[in-house]
Amino acid sequence: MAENTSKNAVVTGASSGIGAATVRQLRNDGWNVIAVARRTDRLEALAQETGAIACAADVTKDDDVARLREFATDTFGPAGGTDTLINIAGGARGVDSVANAHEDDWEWMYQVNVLGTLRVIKAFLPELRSHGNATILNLTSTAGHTAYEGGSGYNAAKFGQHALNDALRLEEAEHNIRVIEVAPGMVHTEEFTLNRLAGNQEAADNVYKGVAKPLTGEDVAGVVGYAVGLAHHVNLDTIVMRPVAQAAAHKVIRR
Ligand code: 8X3
Repeated sequence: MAENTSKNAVVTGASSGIGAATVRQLRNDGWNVIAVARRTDRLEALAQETGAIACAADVTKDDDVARLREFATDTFGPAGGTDTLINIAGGARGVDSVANAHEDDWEWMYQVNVLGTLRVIKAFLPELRSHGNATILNLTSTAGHTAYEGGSGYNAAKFGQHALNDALRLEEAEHNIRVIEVAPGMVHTEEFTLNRLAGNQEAADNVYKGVAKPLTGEDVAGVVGYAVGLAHHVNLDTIVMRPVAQAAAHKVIRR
């Protein structure tokens, strides 16, 4: 089987954090990248900096995803132009217990983490199948593998995305599509916890307080770049990565 030589990737969630770091990593590794996010100003700045091609789109909107798919076809060519799809878009809202859960937060998390990922995958699958050596990488979380107090809504969404990932791998192996899950634990990015805690910077800072070295967006991007850069027959199914100081969701060393 021929190796993946075209190196044409679509990366969602590219406006900040792990997504932006992934775009930088892939560009450094010689990939052509379409960077996807809602916020055009951030996307344009990233495109200027890295040479990635910006496409503003919201993965929770059917029309946006259809437009993204057409944009990728125009950019990378039809039927197999895109060979690698990297779904980073996602996020968390709230740390409420089940007893106090807000259904609108749960719905938002299900939309952005599960249905957003599903929508983009469905749109690109025909093209990825045509390619013959394609890769789909989905960013989940350790929250998709172990539940924790205050995590239920995010846990439910990430467990759902993890299940999607596993079913997809079974279904698409016959089309020679490699399906990779990267599941990070504590990653200190500019926005993830701030968004989760409704913009409360002090509360967000406390999450990382005293933790020697939380993962960075660049740490995760390095692993993503490694996984998609391997010979195509090597499928790193599920990569769980945490900082040493976070031995488990419930065991964080703070000094
Ligand atoms: C983020 C990891 O520990 O906040 O995906 O759930 S955690």
